[in-house]
Amino acid sequence: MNLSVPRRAGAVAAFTALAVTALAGTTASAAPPAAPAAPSAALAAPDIPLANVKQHLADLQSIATANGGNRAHGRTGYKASIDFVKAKLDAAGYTTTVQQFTYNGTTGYNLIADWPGGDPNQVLMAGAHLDSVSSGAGINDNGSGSAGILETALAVARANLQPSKHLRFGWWGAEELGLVGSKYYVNNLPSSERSKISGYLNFDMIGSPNPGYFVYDDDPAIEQTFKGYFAGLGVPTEIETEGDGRSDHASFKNVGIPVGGLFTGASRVKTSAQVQKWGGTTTAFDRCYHSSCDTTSNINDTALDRNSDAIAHAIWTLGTATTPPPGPVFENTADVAIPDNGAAVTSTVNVTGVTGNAPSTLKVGVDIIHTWRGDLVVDLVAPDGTVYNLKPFSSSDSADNVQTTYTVNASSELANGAWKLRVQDKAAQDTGYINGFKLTF
Ligand code: DTR
Ligand code: CA
Ligand code: ZN
Ligand code: ZN
Repeated sequence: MNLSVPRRAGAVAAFTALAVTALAGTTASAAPPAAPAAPSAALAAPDIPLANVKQHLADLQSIATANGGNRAHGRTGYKASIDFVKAKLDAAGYTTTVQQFTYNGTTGYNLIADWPGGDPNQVLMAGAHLDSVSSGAGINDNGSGSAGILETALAVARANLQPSKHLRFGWWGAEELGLVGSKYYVNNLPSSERSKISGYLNFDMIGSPNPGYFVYDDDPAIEQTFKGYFAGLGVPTEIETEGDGRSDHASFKNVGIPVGGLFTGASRVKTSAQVQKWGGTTTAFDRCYHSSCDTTSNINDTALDRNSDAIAHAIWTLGTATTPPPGPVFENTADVAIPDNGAAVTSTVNVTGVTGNAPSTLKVGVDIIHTWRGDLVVDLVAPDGTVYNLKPFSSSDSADNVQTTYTVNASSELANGAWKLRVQDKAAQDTGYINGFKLTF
């Protein structure tokens, strides 16, 4: 019998674990946990004035026009763009740093701006690449993201925001040549500094003329912050599926930093279903992607406004919310064999002593050892039988093991009761077992 150790913040509870049967799963329960501290309310972000964001775009357009028509790495227009953004941040009270690097034999620049204050061990960072391709001014790609975070940074200064986290903003060079500037930044950041970054938010193309509203599906809390904002506007969003590796968030994700971001689309064509959802036409989200026509006329104002406001919402929400101490934890670490291409099995925790409903951000820790994890369907089953799919079957996901924490909106469920992790292997060959199941309220 494997006695699972239910843990709660700051105390060890008495417990008993009842093994039911190896195949059907196991059950653990815990003594009543201490009530978690109520999370502090986050401050509401101000509206980001669209006119200000558009003025930044007009200024970047002027810079491109005065420098051979572009703001590309190694060209005068890029350095002029860096100087323009830096001057505004210096005037607003930021501590700015220009980081130089060399690529293709020419000097590149990253601009880092730190807002004084906040917990230096909890850094919330927002970034956007400032370079364009050489064929044009790069106003949507990526003047839009650069201007959106610039105006948000200026709004932080106007509000003299004193967030619990330390805020940092980054404008990257040479993204168009392969995420060069952001990779240089991350690679030259000591691991002790990397571990202080609690999240990196990326904004690359947020004003596309035929916009979609895409949210990166990386860190669940960041994703939920953005999805919640757009839901509040009544604007449907979709998961950004082609984003992996396609912009500067990849540099941070690759070293284990939680990431998220927003995107309004590039050369892909908007489907008729998406036209139903967002309006526009069944043409490219941005027909001027990487073209000379990516000018100030290549912007959808509504998309730019909504996304700029979403940036501010995320900075205010993620930056000022003091992270509440973790709630009670219930865990079952008994191994449960998963029959190959067979019946579902479960691992169960009996939750007791938690008043009311489960939270909208119930953390579900899943630890499954299994080759070719695509065979598996993984569900969370609430005490009343409601099923929350955590991971669907995938014929192509050949990676091993499912070891991650899902965030589930379980606010419609009573907290107390028997919660089950249900796993079914739905394809022959490749086997494994449930190694652990944990709920954090
Ligand atoms: N690679 C980016 C544009 C881009 C294309 N797909 C995505 C997805 C998510 C973010 C950005 C992009 C560029 O050309 O800068
Ligand atoms: Ca706005
Ligand atoms: Zn871009
Ligand atoms: Zn680009």
